[in-house]
Amino acid sequence: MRRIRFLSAIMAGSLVLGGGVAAAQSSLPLSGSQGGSAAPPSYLKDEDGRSLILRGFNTASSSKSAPDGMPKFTEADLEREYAAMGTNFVRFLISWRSVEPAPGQYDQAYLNRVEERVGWYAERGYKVMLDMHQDVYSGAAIPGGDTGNGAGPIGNGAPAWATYTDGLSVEPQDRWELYYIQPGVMRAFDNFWNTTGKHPELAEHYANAWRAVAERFADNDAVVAYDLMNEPWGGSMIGSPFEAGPLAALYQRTTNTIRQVDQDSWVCVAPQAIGVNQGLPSGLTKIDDPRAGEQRIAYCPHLYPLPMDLGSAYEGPARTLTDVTIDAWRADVERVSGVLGGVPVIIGEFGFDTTLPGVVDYIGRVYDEAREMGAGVAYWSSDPGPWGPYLEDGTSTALVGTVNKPYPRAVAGTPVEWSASDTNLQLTFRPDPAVTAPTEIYLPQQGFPGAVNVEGADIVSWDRDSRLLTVRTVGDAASATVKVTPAN
Ligand code: IDC
Repeated sequence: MRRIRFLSAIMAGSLVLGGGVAAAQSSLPLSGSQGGSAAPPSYLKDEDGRSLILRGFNTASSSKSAPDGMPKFTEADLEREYAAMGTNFVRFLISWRSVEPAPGQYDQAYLNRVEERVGWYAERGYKVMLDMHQDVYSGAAIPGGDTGNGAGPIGNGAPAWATYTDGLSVEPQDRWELYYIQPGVMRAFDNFWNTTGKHPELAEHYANAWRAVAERFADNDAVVAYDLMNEPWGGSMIGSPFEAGPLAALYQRTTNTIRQVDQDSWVCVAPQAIGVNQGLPSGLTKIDDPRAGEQRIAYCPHLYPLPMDLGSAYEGPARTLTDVTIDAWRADVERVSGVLGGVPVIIGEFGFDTTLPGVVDYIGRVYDEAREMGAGVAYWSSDPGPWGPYLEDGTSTALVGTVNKPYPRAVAGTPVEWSASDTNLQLTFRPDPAVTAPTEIYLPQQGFPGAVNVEGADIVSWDRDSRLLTVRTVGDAASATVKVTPAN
């Protein structure tokens, strides 16, 4: 029953979008590995000009409804995460309700708390993407939403003062996603997008709330990206008309507003979530970045193949359907990255129940796709539980070993390709003569317990505590290949 209802919600999306995964595969220009015509991936850069390969978590769902807006995630939790997996990235959840609790008033104490946590990450060399999170618009759209109905908090994001359901109903649902098609929630979105014509002020508030955030973090080197809106939903406007219309308009306005105070952070845009997360094509159109110099827009889609989202194991027919979905999803992500101007890609969310069969294969496959695509990854999520790296009692799940693999974190040039196993890393890149900082590579303890062998570059440093190797290529070759193996 549950599944059928959720499927019909998805199918409603796919009908409007024009026929689903099969249509996506047959009608779109293929790119990347399949078509061979796509431009090589581009990357976010750090303050030294190095290309960033970002690997980390969403932190955390627990912040969504917390009164202070903070995740249940301590500095010690971050220590544990780094020691166990060597991550360098976080998609850190923030919310409009916390930034702008009353119209035009920005809560600097809240931003202090965010900044404190950003500091924990900065001290450990992480990069941060701030994610203005929402699920089903707002806790205020759902009766009892902030406390939930026993299934955890439902609804988060917009402040109560920006939530106009116009008295339409919101009935209790078995799955949180189903609230998206409740009349009151649909109307709250319609009012936000001003397709009702009644609330032109809300988009302006949203853009200005982002400016308040960007003002705070503009000079913070750890904060590299702003994910403008988690999982956009157009209410009664679905698919391309929404994505090319009110969604692109909000992204453009918010980008322009952020650029009043911050020239350098990447602005990340995402497609309509429902349907596109499951492999359907997106109709998102180009956003112009008003900053001087190269554009700093990134594309941050999510990946939730339907069988995985509904709790299937990665085996049998569900695995086949998931594989087909990932192929279609990747082709479309690469296409949209091109539409946006050849922008970097960050997988803002993907996740899986780590207790199900096939988990290691599924997660491994997604990281492989990300590697080939040059995409960053933020796994959903670091919250304790079967989807996360740790259960409530602190026991590690299968995720820890799957994530803890060698990877180049920051490359002094443009990566062309790289691959890694437990005891080997190989990276080919085009060195950028303007970059003086070395290339930085993470090597887990298990495969690299002692000295390392490096071919194709000189070792600058090898710190066995932080597990970070830095290397510098010699000469001025257009292309360099670095190979790293354990020395013993
Ligand atoms: C989920 C949380 C769950 C919570 C729900 C609603 O895991 O505890 O009840 O949100 O707030 C997304 C969303 C992300 C979801 C996640 C997993 O962006 O907020 O978290 N997911 O369901 N999109 C697809 C999956």
